[in-house]
Amino acid sequence: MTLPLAHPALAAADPELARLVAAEERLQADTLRLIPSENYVSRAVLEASGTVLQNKYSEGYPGRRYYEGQQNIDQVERLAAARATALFGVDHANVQPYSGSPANLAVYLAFAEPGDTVMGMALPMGGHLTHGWGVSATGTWFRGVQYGVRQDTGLIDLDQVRDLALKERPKLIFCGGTALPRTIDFGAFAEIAREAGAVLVADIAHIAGLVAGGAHPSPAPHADVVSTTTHKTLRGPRGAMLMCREEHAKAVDKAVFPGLQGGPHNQTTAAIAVALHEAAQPSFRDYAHAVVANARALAEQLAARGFDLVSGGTDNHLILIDLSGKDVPGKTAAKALDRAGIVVNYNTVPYDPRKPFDPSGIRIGTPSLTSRGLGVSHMPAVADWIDRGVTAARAGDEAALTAVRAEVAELMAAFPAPGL
Ligand code: DSN
Repeated sequence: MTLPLAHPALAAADPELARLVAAEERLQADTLRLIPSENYVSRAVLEASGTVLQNKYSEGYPGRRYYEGQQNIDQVERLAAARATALFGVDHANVQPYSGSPANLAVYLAFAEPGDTVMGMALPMGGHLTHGWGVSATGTWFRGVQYGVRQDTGLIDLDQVRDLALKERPKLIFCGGTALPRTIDFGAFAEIAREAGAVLVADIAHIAGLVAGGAHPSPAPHADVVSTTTHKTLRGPRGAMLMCREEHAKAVDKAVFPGLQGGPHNQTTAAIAVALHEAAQPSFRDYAHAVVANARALAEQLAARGFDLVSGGTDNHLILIDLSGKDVPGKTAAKALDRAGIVVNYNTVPYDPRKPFDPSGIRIGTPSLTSRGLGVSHMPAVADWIDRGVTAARAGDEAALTAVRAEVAELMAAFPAPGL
């Protein structure tokens, strides 16, 4: 394989590793990437995350560091934080969390004591590990109580959330998750948190780009703390942010550093700043709305082909498909689709009778394909490929998967991937 000119020093110093990077670039270019938490960052974000900012230690915060030589780093971090507060309409932003899980752990550190009760959505219902689920530190160091969705509608039952919150009186209530295809009613959650005397944490990791682009309501007026990763719909580097009202700023900052982390990853902070700048442009609003339009169109096309969609469809970037009726386990389907050049992840569906490592569903989303420029008119083809892939998975028809792979690669070649 020809080594990419983009990484000449890497190719010279470590050809083995360079080959792997080149292969990954090829894979990301040729395939239809439907994992809803993934995206393509711009070349500018990619460049910012590979700079000499990597070489600097900066424990502390701008103007209050434990290391000298922060003339530029302080400005980088201030810029990123200012862009975050402006974009999301919040008082304060901490841009240092290494990723979403440490960001959420910092929230526990700021507002709860080990053993306290915390509340979040159950992982198999679409929540996140760090919302108090048992196998996570957040569910073993804290007493996690969990809400879910209704079996008949696939929607969050806010009456159940309220009853549980008033009964259990948690210190923290998390809303948001990883497999929620519907709009989150932040106002309703805030009312419940107020009644229960809890701190409301809106985890918008999945939908941050939609919020920034005005394609999903903002949690800013409602939540005490907003937690987000920066690499999903927001289209930034792998990192995270905690945003909050001024009254919580000190507690949040103290929890991130020195509570939980050491030196921030300055190259990531810089790339977050770039991504936030990009997300503040009018074209990003178009992107966010296009992500949702594509997801809705794809959901309609899949439903028309007999796919069972959790909650009946989607309001955002994500579609959760229950394959029980198609007689194919989620993992079998996901692996077959991967061989067909369509990258998804297998996922539990609410009330799944199967185990998490071999569940009934697959989870798909439109952030990446929208970044490549695919639009609503392409969604019938995408739905067809998924349909053919799932049918081939059931039949064990490798030739059909190979045929889909060729068609996928042909279309993707016409839509160059940003950043590659
Ligand atoms: N792993 C992320 C996702 O795929 O949704 C959540 O942390």
